[in-house]
Amino acid sequence: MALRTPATTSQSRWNRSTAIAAWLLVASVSVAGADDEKFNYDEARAPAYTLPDPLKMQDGRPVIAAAAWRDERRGELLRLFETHVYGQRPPTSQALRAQVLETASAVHDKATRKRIQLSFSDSSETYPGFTITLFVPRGTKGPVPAFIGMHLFDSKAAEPVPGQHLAELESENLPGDRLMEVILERGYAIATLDANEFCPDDKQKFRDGVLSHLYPGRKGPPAAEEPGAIATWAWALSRTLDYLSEDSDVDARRVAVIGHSRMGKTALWAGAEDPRFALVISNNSGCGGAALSRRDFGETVARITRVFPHWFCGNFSKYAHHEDQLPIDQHELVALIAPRPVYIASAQDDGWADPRGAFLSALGADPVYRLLGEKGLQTADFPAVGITIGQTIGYHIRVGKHALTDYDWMKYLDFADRWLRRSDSKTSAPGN
Ligand code: GTR
Repeated sequence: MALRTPATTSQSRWNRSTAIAAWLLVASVSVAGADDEKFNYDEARAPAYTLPDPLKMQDGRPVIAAAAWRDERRGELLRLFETHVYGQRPPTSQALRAQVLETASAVHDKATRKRIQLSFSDSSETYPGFTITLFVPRGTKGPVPAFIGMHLFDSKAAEPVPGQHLAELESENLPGDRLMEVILERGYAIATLDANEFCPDDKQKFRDGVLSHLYPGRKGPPAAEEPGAIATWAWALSRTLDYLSEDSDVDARRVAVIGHSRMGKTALWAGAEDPRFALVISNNSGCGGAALSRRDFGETVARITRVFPHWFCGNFSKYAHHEDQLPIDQHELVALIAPRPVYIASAQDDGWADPRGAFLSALGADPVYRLLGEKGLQTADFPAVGITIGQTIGYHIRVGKHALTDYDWMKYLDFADRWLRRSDSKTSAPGN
């Protein structure tokens, strides 16, 4: 399924409700899919499983000191995720050129909107990358913290409307420009990108953008360890951070990467790979995101790799129906973000994304946070709907459906206030 461009909010809403209706038909009961897959929504039928221990090296050695995590285990886990789930990080050796295409007043004069074109050069060619749309709150002194993500708001509109995934907002939510105002009033800049501009969300066309320059001549779905779309989108988020490091309006040490659904998977992988992201937010990211692969509830590795073969590296599909053979599970993706703050959120009617599986992932990462001296999740109990838990690992499950709502945003703003208002950010240079 390709990402739709956010033509108008009402159009997107219509598309969304049609999609929800179709999805509910398929997903509300345990039914046979196209290739006889069955999806489980019954907690009592989710079989037992054993998670790999994030604090045990592949060779069996226990990780008992923070230094061993930093120096050995973190790198080992990153390589395992590259090899088995997302693919290797695309090269970062290109020279990056940023050209400010436009600077304008926007969002009822609450923001300065900049459109920045990034292009890349390597030894043989120069090629276009993508456009960043950056909204900076007006009247603030000095560089501000920022949220960056894919399709957060319509990157082309003067008065921004929610993008692809935010178009799923319920009627009680604010219109996009009002939500944007609230975020700006709280002192945050927002940078948003359009994934389709550089790596189309389409299994036939995903190579048409930057990948045709990064891996010239390659065809077909991603090879065994080759990056898929999620790794490419995450790479672009890191390149955006490269740009923000040079933009004096933004404090690049206080940048949160945020995403919903497939872009929530992307935000987690971007945050895991790039330790410069000071905070990571995963909204309803589901299978291949925060939800545990071994837990049989909602979407499965078999289904996601069949329908979206371009998202992951080729190896991931080998674990369809054999999730127990994965050398890692998604709690270790969350652990890769430690000791930096991470917030994971679910929605009650979003069984497809397995809310409890996302919570258990946060819980599974907790020992790593505690080893690194952080308070982590602070409980082992799945919270009631509408309750926010955690200190360095935040989690909530709210009422309602699969969407990034105002409710979610208000929780994220509070969490960001807790962590990004401080001067002692936990970020570090890439490679650490
Ligand atoms: C669904 C997919 C999910 C989620 C979602 C989205 O079709 O099965 O994993 O990523 O799309 O991104 O909207």
